[in-house]
Amino acid sequence: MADKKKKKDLDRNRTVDPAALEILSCTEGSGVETAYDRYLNMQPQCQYGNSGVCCTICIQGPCRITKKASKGICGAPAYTIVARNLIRAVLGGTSAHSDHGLHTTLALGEVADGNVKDYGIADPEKLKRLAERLEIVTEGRSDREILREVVDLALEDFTRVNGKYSAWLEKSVIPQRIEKFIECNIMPYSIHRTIAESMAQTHMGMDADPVNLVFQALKSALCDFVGMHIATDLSDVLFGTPSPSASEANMGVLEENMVNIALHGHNPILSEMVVKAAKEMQEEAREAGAEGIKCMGICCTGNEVLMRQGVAPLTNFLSQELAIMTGAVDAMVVDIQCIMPGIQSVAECYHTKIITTIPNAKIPSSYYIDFDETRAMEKAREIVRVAIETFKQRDPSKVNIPKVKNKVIAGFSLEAFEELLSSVNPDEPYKVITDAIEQGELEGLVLFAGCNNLKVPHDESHHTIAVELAKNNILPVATGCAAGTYAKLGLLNSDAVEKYAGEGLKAFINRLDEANKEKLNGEKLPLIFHMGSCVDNTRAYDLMTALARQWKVDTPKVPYAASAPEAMSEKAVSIGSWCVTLGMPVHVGVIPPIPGSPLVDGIALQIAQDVYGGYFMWEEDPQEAAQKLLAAIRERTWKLKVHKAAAEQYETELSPTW
Ligand code: NFS
Ligand code: SF4
Repeated sequence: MADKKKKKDLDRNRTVDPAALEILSCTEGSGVETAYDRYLNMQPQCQYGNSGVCCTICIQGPCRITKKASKGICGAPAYTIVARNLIRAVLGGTSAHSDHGLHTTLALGEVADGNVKDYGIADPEKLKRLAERLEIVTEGRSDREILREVVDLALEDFTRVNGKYSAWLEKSVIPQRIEKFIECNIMPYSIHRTIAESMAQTHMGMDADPVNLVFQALKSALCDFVGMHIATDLSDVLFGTPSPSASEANMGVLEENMVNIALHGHNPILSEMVVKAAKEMQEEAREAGAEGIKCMGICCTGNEVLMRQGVAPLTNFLSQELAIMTGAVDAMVVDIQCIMPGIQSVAECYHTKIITTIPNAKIPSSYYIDFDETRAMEKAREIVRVAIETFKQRDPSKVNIPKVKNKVIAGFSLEAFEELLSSVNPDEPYKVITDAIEQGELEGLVLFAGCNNLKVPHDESHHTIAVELAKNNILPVATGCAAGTYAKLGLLNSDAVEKYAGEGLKAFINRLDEANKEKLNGEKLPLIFHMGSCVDNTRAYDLMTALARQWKVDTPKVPYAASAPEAMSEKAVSIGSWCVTLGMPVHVGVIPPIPGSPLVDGIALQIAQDVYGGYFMWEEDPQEAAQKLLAAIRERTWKLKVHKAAAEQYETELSPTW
């Protein structure tokens, strides 16, 4: 065991992505350093930090809990230290997502007021549906009037200090959940108030009670849900609600004779414009000797433009530096989040320009273009022009594009999903899923989400768990870099259905295929349904809500779990926490810094279930993880059936417990 662990840690080629593997092997010894090398240099990593018992909240610290020192200098025991660190991680995620959401909200405010020329309301139908959900009057009002009120309500959800609870939360989840949150005193007024109150609560010498701290972490995580949901809803209004379309993924999408622009980050406000500018500027690229311009995506901004524009995903988080090492990326345009600072030094070994664009996400030595919504197209053209100029400096001797790419069908917003289901059952679309579960055709659903993390081999856990669950008739949906893995490795197409789906899942997908022949324009549905970027985890949760409504139960009764097999970022911590609070079993494949306090660990793994219905499962081994997820789903399906049968037999209400 020790040997196996040691060997795993020493292997630089920690990936199952054949394109990433090829680049790593070709560049071994070249002196270009990537995360794969730095991970090895970092070993062994500090076990105090790893288990969560290191406190740096005040500068008497760092204090760490050891056999000799059972408390920090101030007297804080392990449970206080771990719980405080946990909240602060959640707050990092909540702040990142909600700042993204706020950016989108402010841009839409400018649209409502007619102050920007390059953006508009791309999806007025979504705007109406959204307004209706928020109980905003739409009758007899112009789109811009409706939008103004939606934006104002969103702004209140960011800044309100008391009085009313968060509207987005209240109107997006089922009432039983809201009652639960009020009862547990974790229902937030607004994002900014909650962030400030949580930072105050975790200051040195404030809250020492682990349960109180963990509940505040969950309240903060609910604000993460609000910020993400606002980002998703308003991006749909601004750029359109995604629907299925075909594309390709992995390094093989790079074109040897074209200007290649990699769009990396999270916020579609920039990437949508660059895609548009690139389409218009093909001629300019031809004048520079290229055959044209091709845009491709990395991380979640890549998911955003894949979902709406069919832009090909180039790679996911961990292999972002490797994309540059193909020698064929002319510009990597980045906005916010998950951008490794390491890309700049890699780019300096090639001709690639790293273009940073956002005031709070700069990288020293990168090329900075100050993106500004009021001059969006002008700025996007400037970015594309830099890429065209850089293309001229490309060194053909350094170009090495792995010939790996796979077909992808993506774009499954909840609306798109509902439409597919409606072709089978127009009156009660979600009954198509609930019936399939009740009849045993499907076992349930799993959302695959989250990042890559070098503590486990790149993409391996994502792939292994998804394939195992698909074999066992779990309907898989995916977002973020998990979806990036599936795109690259060929699981987002119909060949994968043939190859991996269990009989029940195959029958279910075939039935949807049959009923939607015309809508799918000759395409067939994939094995895994790509629901979007990380902020679009809210779409995946809304699917859980829709199933709960169909069954008329609270969400913890729905056989639907989440898995973040390679979780890495603070955003993953906050998403996992709201998934639990909103009633999901959540598997995490990299153990977060919590087990240092058995008490806090116990809350995450067990007590959370008693209170909220959701709970965490830590499991690094992907085969074991698949079995645990399957067991969690089966337990729910079994209980639901028993409760339904009892309710029918005794003509009572369905038991509200889980
Ligand atoms: Ni999610 Fe997307 Fe990827 Fe993880 Fe980063 S890109 S927001 S945080 S690494 S999935
Ligand atoms: Fe140490 Fe307490 Fe300061 Fe943390 S808050 S660093 S435990 S003295």
